[in-house]
Amino acid sequence: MIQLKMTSGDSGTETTINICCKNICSITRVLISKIAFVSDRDGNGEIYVMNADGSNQTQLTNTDVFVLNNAPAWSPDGQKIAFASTRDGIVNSEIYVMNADGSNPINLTNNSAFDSQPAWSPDGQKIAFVSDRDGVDEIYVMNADGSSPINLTNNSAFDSQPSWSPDGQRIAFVSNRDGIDEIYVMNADGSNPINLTNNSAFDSQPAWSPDGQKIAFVSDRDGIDEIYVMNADGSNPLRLTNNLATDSQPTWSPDGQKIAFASNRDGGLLEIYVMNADGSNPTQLTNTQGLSTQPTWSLFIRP
Ligand SMILES: [Ca+2]
Ligand SMILES: [Ca+2]
Ligand SMILES: [Ca+2]
Ligand SMILES: [Ca+2]
Repeated sequence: MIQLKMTSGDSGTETTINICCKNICSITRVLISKIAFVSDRDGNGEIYVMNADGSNQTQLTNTDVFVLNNAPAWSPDGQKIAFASTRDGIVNSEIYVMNADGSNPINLTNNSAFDSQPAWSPDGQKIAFVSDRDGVDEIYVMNADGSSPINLTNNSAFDSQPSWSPDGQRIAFVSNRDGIDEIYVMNADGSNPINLTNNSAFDSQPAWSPDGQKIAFVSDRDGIDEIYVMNADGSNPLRLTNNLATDSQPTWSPDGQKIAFASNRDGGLLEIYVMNADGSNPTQLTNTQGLSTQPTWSLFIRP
């Protein structure tokens, strides 16, 4: 049998063609993606990466014990990871970009304000983030090299947790402008914000599905934090988790079939789980000393 492996840097797929007796007997195509996350298993919050089945957990940042590295965000091509770090001062979080193997971290924000929660635009050109540089948490967008930051949510409310739509036209986010945390969607230039979760519960942590049709989020509307999914216009919210533990921080697999999340359902600290996108078959991926949190699924990794 002759085995041909073909990799595509543009699609992030690896195709294996098995040829026996001049006939192709099988073709398998694998989308290569990974999950970045945060763990304090070595004493402080560091960025890690693992395969989507939980294997090969690898530490990418390694800073002093008082430093918090968090909020990993993949570039769309899987080559880089943006993240927030307090390595330049405990009350001065900055946004950094490093290569996906942890090398060459570069400070993109470089100011005395608290800069956090980076989110890469689907075309890779921009990074949305949160900063209090103008007095209160606002969502900004800057070029991916850190230049030209623009305030998209210029009002007295707290605005945070940006999540791009896959077409790059809109940004879902969280704001307390109507009294408590709700999920909004605005155009990518900050115009036309719409409240999608207009009820008395706290709704947060929006994550846009890869096909653009749905938004996963967290709500306490049934008494405790659970993961829900709704249509991107806010209609038809469905609960995916249902237990007395905290379930939070949903992130979609690149094919939209699965959702990774953080939960303390095993009775300890937060660990990372994955479930089918309908909530079935939750499976634990991390189980170490300390907590593991903020899972972020890459769109793909270039083979
Ligand atoms: Ca800063
Ligand atoms: Ca605001
Ligand atoms: Ca609400
Ligand atoms: Ca729960």
